[in-house]
Amino acid sequence: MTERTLVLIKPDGIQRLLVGRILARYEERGLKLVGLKLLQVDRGLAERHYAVHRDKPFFAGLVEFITSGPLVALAFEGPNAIAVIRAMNGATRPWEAAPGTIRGDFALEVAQNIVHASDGPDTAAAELALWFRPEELVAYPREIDRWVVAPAD
Ligand code: DAT
Ligand code: MG
Repeated sequence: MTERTLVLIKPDGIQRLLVGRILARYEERGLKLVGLKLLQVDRGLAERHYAVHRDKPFFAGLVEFITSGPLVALAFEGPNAIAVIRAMNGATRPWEAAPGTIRGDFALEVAQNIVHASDGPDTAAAELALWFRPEELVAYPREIDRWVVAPAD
């Protein structure tokens, strides 16, 4: 099923000069980029984004980290995009992330785990609405889609 999902390249990904390499991984997989922006996140947006973790002991540190520098917000579309990107990112705890995943290749610590991605259809819809205005998500055809995506039946 075609899905859309939100990815964040967190401030550690920017500071470590990994934006291009991470973006290339999703692009090369065949996922379609439908939204992209660089922004400095304020506390309000950070707290809304991580609201589900409000009561966790690491919440304050999480908000502090995500607001500590600019990040890149991406929206991708593709068949099973939510699960595909979660798998590409790897396990939350980088020491449990398989080599070949983004976290398994670039991260060591759970707080500095480089990327965020929506974890299901409901969170994807809510997070895309939180980070992008409707007109910032762009629908367009790609010539390569006939080589990447099965025809609709
Ligand atoms: P994911 O980002 O894989 O969806 P999550 O939703 O459980 O993981 O947690 C959100 C983020 O919070 C995670 O990317 C890093 C941070 N985090 C999670 N568990 C943590 C912990 N025990 N200590 C510090 N930060 C943690
Ligand atoms: Mg999560």
